Amino acid sequence: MKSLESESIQNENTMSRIFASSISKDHIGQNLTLIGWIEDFRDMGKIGFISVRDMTGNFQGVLTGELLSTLRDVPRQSVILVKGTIQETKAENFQVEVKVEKIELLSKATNPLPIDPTGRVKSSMDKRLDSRALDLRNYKISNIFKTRSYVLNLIRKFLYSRMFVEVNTPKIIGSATEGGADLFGFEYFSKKAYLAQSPQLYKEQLTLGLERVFEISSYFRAEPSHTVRHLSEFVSVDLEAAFLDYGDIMDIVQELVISTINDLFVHRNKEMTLFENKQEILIDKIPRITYQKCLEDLKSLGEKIEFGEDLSDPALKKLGEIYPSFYFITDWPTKLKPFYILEHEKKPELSRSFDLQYGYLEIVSGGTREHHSERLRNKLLEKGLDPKSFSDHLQTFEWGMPPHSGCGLGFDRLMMMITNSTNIREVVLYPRDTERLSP
Ligand code: AMO
Repeated sequence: MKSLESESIQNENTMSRIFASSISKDHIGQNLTLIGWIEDFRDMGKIGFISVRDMTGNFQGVLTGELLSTLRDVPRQSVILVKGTIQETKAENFQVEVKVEKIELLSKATNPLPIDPTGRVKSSMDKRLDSRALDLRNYKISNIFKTRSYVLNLIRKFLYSRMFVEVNTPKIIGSATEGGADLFGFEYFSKKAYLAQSPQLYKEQLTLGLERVFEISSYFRAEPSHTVRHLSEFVSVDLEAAFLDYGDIMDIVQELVISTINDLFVHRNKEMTLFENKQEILIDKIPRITYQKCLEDLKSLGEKIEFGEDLSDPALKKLGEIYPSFYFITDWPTKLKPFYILEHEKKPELSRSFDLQYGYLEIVSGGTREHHSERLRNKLLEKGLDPKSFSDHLQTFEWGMPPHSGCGLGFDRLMMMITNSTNIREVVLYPRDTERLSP
């Protein structure tokens, strides 16, 4: 039997291939080259049909004679280059089909594969994550990551339009300063170093020279929590802006979130339907509910939380029932917030802070910052932190530090909302958690 194996892809001009979604009735009679992965092969004896997927979709090829018998030995998900003439089809799912005249096997897949990439045979999430590269051959899964890339671009464009400058701050840091979360420490030449939990201190310092900055990057937290919304490595969109208050940052976050979701329903409606996301936002304002009001709402539902206590998971789930879409929780007790958050002047027990929630899921956290060096030093002491470990940071507050505010948006969590996923691992290519360190 004649081998289909290609000696060299250089023989064919693969750049001149046409994508599956581009072929139409306009191409009937033309001889074209297509490339893709064999998804399906129906062998009817004298005639065979292949469904081949590329990054844009599937095309159908019709085979007879020697080509048909040769293809019987080629496992599904192998990569083939097809040359043939475009013709009318009786198939319901295709506008046209390719009458195959030549096939070149570019890469043979093993048989059986560890998971069924068409998704017809269901695999556990762990098995899928173990074979993530193959999992992406399922178009429902690859659409999550194409949408993720699209949303990153929207966010960048939005922030540029609001005069934010994109920055990159170090992820290897010399002291475990910010507090609040456990950090991963490691040997750094002869010193001890840590992986950054957020760009908090750097982004605040940068308002001094750049006024408005943002950073999109991975951050690392050694949290032992094993939940569907926490990872040890996650992506955050961090903003920081001089001369803005937490109310202004909420306005920016509101516009960013609403314009992003609305854009998705206009420009990626097919994907949103695929994700079964029905959260069409027509509102132009996200409700702002104080922490105090949340306590009252919870009390009316029989959930008693004392002022100063954090909102537990069950409490957030109950709030999510009252406010199933987006809402801000504002003015948290000062004692629940990190040292850099400013309190209300007349009510120091309350802070100028907010979280953006989507139902029970916290997506953004932010606030107005303390920008007086002396008061910041005192705040550190109040929180049991040593101002000496913050000397580099504190000195920048004596160089004309502007009043400033900012926030961190958990990008993976926003993608959970957009793709209607209940587990953060669905929207992260290679998630890292307490158990998973590979692939
Ligand atoms: P915070 O710690 O609340 O605030 O983090 C900001 C947002 O990041 C997301 N997030 C996570 N996502 C996945 N896995 C995790 N382990 C995880 N931890 C946090 C959440 C959260 O709302 N420096 C402040 C932000 C600021 O004030 O500017 C900070 O890091 O969506």
